[in-house]
Amino acid sequence: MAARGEATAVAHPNVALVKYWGKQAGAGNRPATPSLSVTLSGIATTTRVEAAPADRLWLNGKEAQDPKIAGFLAELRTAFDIPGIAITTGNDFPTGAGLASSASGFAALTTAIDAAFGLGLDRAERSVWARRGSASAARSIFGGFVALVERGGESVAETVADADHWPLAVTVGVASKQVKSVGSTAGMERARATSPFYNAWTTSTHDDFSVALRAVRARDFDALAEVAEHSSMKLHALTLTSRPAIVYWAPATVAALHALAQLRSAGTGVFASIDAGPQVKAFSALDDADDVADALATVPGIERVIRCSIGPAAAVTDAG
Ligand code: 2P0
Repeated sequence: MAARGEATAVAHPNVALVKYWGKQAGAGNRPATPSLSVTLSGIATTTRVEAAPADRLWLNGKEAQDPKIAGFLAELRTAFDIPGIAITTGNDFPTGAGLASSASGFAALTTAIDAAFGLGLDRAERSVWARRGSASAARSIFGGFVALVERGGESVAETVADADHWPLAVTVGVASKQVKSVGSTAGMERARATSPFYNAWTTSTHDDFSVALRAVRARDFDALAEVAEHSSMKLHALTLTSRPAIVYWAPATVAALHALAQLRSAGTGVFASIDAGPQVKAFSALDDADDVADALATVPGIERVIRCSIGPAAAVTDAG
C-alpha cells in the first residue's frame, strides 16, 4: 500500500488477566513481569493522522497537549523520517479512567503512522513501537488472548489464542468517569520505590502468568477466574501499600465486587478484574452476560454498563 501522508486506524482497549505493574530499569518502557490480556470488541479508539507543518493533537474533539505522545513522536523520529503530524483521535468510552485508553490510543496511533508514512513495520514491530508509548498498547496491536513476554532481549506481545478459541463476555461496570488521580506510569514507579510487597509481586506474577496461560489454553474458567482475580487484587494491594497510598476504587467498585460475588454464589461463573481506575470488568460465558449486566446495572453508583466481548487486532481503516 503506497504511503499517502494520511491514514486512519482503529484499535481496541485490552483488559489484563495477569496484570502489568512495574517496569524494568533502563530505556524502552519494558515491563518487569509478563502479562496476559484480552483485546476487547465493543469499545474502540479511532485515530487519524495527516502530514502537517507542526505536530498538533485533537483528543475527543478538543485540541490538547500530551507529553507522552510528544515523547513517543520524538522517539519514532530517531528511527524514521516523519514530518509534522496532525493527530485526530477519539474514544467511544471514558478516557483516562482505567479503561485502557492509552493502550488503544498508542496502538491506533502507531498503526496509523506506519500506514500514513510508509514505515514498513510488521505487526510485531508495530507492537514493540506501541509499547514504547505505553506498554499495554503492545498488547492492543493484537487480537484475542495476548501475552506480553520477554523474548530475545526484547519485550514482545503475541496472540496466544484467537478470540474464537474461547468467546468470553467482558461486561464493564463504569463506577466513575472521572480521570484517574495518579497515572499508571507514576503509580508503578511509586509501587516499585515504596511498596513492601513489590518484590513478592514481581516474583509471583511469573507463576500467575504460567497458570493463566494454561487455563486459557484449556478453556478452564474456574482456574482462570481464580488466578485472574488474584492478580487484580494483588495489583490493588500494591497501590494501597504504596506511599502515599493510591486508592483507585470508588464506593461503587466495592459494591460491584460484592454483587458479582453474590452472583457467583448463586451459581453463575463470573470473575472481576479492576485496573488503574474504579471500573469493574466482569468476565463470564457469553450466555451469562445478560445476568452479569443486570446485576451490575442495579449496583448503586454504577453509572453505565458496557457490553464487550473478545475482539480483533488494531487495523488501518482508511489509508489515504
Ligand atoms: C495492565 N495497566 O496490565 C495494567 C493493569 C493498568 C493496570 O497496563 O507506563 O498505561 O504507559 O507503560 O500501559 C496501564 O499501564 O503504562 C496498565 P505505561 P500503561 O493492563
